Amino acid sequence: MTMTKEAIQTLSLLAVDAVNQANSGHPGMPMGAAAMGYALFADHLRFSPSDPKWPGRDRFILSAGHGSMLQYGLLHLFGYDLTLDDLRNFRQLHSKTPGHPEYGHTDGVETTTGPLGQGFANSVGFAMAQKRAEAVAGELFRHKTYVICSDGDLMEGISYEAASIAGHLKLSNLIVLYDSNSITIDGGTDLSFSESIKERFEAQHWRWMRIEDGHDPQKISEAIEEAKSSDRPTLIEVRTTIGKGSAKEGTSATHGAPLGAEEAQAIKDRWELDPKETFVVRDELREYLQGIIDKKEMEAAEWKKAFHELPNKKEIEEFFGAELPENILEKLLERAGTDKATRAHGGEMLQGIKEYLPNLFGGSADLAGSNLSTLKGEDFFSAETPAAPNVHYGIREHAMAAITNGISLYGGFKPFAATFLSFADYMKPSLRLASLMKIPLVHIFTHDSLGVGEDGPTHQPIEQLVMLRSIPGFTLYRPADGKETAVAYAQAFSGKGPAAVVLTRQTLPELPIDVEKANLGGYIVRKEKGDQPELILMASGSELHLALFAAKELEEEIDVRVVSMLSMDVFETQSAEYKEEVLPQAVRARFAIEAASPLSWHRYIGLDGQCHCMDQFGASAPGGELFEHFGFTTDNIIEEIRSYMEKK
Ligand SMILES: Cc1ncc(C[n+]2csc(CCOP(=O)(O)OP(=O)(O)O)c2C)c(N)n1
Ligand SMILES: [Mg+2]
Repeated sequence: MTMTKEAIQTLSLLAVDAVNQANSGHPGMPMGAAAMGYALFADHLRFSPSDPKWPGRDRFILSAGHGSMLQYGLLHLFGYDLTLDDLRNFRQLHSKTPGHPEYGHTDGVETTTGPLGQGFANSVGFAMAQKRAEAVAGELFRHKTYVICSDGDLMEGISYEAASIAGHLKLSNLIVLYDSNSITIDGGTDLSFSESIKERFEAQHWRWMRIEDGHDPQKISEAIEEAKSSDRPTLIEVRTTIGKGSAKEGTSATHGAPLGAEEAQAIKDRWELDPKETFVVRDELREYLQGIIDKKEMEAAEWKKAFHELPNKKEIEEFFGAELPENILEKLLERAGTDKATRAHGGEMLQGIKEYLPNLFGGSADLAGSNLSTLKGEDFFSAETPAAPNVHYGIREHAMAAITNGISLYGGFKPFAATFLSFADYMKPSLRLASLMKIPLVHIFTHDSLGVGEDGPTHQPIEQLVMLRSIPGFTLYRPADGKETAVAYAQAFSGKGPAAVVLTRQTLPELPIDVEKANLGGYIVRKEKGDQPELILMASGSELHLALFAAKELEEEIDVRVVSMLSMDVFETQSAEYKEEVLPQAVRARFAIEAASPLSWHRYIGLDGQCHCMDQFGASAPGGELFEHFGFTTDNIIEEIRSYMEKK
């Protein structure tokens, strides 16, 4: 038996054994795709197991994340820090081998996958980042992004969006191996998936290739070689049999359940393998693979030497390592201006950020003029202008969010994306993954409330703030004026995780903001006169001025403290003492104003508090009229506060 064949069988059996051991997992995909995984890793993928983050590496994304044991098997065989014991611990608490590949848990895992379609779309971000890196830093950064995806990945809508922009941008460095096995969980793809993949991808300006025997590593390797010199992204449809080698091969029964010890043994018998233990990697195979690994390590070492000798090495490192300076807030405040829409302040802040971050990379989903998210004086990223930082994402919010994740994961860039807040719903799965991965990126969501006006309730966000605030690790800012917008941008673009800045369409007045306090997320904007307030009035963004006006008018009747919640997420990270200082437990009279769902506020107003929020959809009318109609006026707020205080 050849070493190649042995390696492929070993990969298959490691998956069978690990899934049996865990009594949970997906053996079918790794068995069917073992040959393509091996051909890719052995013959093409450039990587350095001793330095998994080597910047010159090719990126590999297993979009069909349920086939995680294929990736773990490959990483183990190819010398990454992943032992046989790690494989034995598949799917166990704190193991390096979680159920689906998780970024940050396992060396060599470039992105978290599992929700189908996401990895495929991330890969477009990786490929865009590579193209720009090469344009900026030269041919040492000419590398590839490889993907293995499944039927499910290509059924998901996000793959249409992502493939469409990848083809448009001529991302020739993107090579996708499609594990085409005509099987999903519920049965054959004839149940629900019958379009021509060839015609679909060709129509999206991809190159399409097909391999009839997807278990022939030689054929796969040749196709990959050919794809490398394509002038477009390439999809190689690799026809495979799910669960290849099992008695149940070719059926969905192999997709997501252990095959069992008996069947594992039967496979080994069929393949005439000896010994008959589990988790076997023969020494001869290890030695053979070590030869391949050594060559890869040598290539990486040569790359590093060449990089070290580059005359512009320092500039390249500065470009990719650019961070905001300590005094960024001071700098941004110079741009804070007076009465403007916060989206206009945001546009200004972005230009201010750009002065320090040449590695910004982002754009809008066809709303650049409304989001004010274009980096002025800069070009738009395209096949002809690959060094440019602005991106025209087209109307593809979901792919935009997943691509933004990919750009962040590639490293060295500061990605951002922009659209209307109501369309954040289209992006949720990718926002959630960004948070799970704890990757830095910024979303700019404008048109954040009823203030949208005439476009009506479809475009007026209600529940989106709650949704974004509920994602663990995601930081949301809703600034009330220019100064708060400066704070939000300074923090969001220097943050270590994903953040969003939510901005108004409509003009807001300048407020008496103390930026030092605003940095704490939630803070006292207007202090009571006495030792203790009679009422705490809370608001964020466009409702903060209402709170301040109301407090002023009520001055003689009620001693009011006004608290701004620029960011509940940032406020929550403050000490218990500070939180008590801002929201003393003894003060139970609390009132919150926000032109959005009240759900976010209950933890702050408590059982005795009251909100003036939106627990219904808006309507189509001029924004100012809507604020009046839905009671977001100083007069109405004062009335409600009076009756609230009387009832208490
Ligand atoms: C967004 C999303 N929906 C549903 C699932 C659950 N799921 C996991 S694999 C799969 C489909 C399996 O078919 P395919 O993608 O062809 O993989 P194969 O069985 O061929 O390995 C589904 C529905 C998921 N992981 N992600
Ligand atoms: Mg399938």
